[in-house]
Amino acid sequence: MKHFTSVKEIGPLSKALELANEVKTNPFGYKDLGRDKTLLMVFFNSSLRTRLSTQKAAMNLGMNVIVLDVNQGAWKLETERGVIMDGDKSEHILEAIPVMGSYCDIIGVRSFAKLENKSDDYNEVILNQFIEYSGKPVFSMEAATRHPLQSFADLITIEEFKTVKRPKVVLTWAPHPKALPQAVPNSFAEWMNETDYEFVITHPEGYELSEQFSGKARIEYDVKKAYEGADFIYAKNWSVFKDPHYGQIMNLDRSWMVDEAKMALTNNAKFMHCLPVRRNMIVSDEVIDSPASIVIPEAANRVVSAQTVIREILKSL
Ligand code: AN0
Ligand code: CP
Repeated sequence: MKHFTSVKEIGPLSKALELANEVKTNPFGYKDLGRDKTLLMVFFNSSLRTRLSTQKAAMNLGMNVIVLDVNQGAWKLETERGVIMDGDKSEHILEAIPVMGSYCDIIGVRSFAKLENKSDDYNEVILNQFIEYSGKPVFSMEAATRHPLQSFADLITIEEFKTVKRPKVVLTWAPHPKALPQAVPNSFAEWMNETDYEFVITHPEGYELSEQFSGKARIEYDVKKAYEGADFIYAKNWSVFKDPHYGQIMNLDRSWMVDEAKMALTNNAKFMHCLPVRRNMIVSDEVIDSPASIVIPEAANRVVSAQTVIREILKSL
């Protein structure tokens, strides 16, 4: 594997899960693979889990790690083509990217959707320029439309906690005060559609994801029906995808919060969320503090997904 931006590059999920299992059972077994190799992690947006788990994963593989927070201490980067650079941006991404590439062997990039221009976001203009101009393997640490390291960790977690062969997995929209990208739900749906699980998406009308991602999932607008018999409730907020309201919040309906009453409709479902999560907006204290919540082991599996991906990229260098 050279680049990792979506479920497509990882190959069959059964094989990916085998590789993840190898990494989980023997995390220090491949320390020589990354010796004298450098990972550069570039963040255009904030992060707790991705930053720490990806660095830990690279260190487990014996790599050196450099982290750049573009918005803290670096020159402000221009990303538009053909502009007269007479504003506050001192450097163009067209120079910055190959320079960054010259200092490392692998690059991880976090670059969220700006939610201003759907075509820029859905064409992944930042991530694709790293792929085109860095000369190095690039992996996504959440780009505009997907968060594949998160979805891979989610899959590993579901496999660990499922009690039936073919669980019912429900992705539910939940309210949030700020507009958030569709990357996490898009990506989760893309990965779930590659499994043989029963996969249902529930959200208020108007919050339909791009069909490129929702694919063959069943869309259920009746939240109670969606929860019935579920084995996993995966909550996430996202902003509107559909035009003309792309990137906007249309609804703060608190009845969509994950609470005990709705969880009681499930088959003893586990509660999942990628974190960070706003308590008593997305999920009630009672649910996230209950034994049903597996958000901490889910976050812990971010090391496993990152290490599995970086290991595959290192093998191909
Ligand atoms: C981000 C998002 O919704 O994409 C990152 C999630 C991993 N969340 C926030 O900005 C709160
Ligand atoms: N889940 C996740 O990616 O968290 P961070 O934004 O803290 O990295």
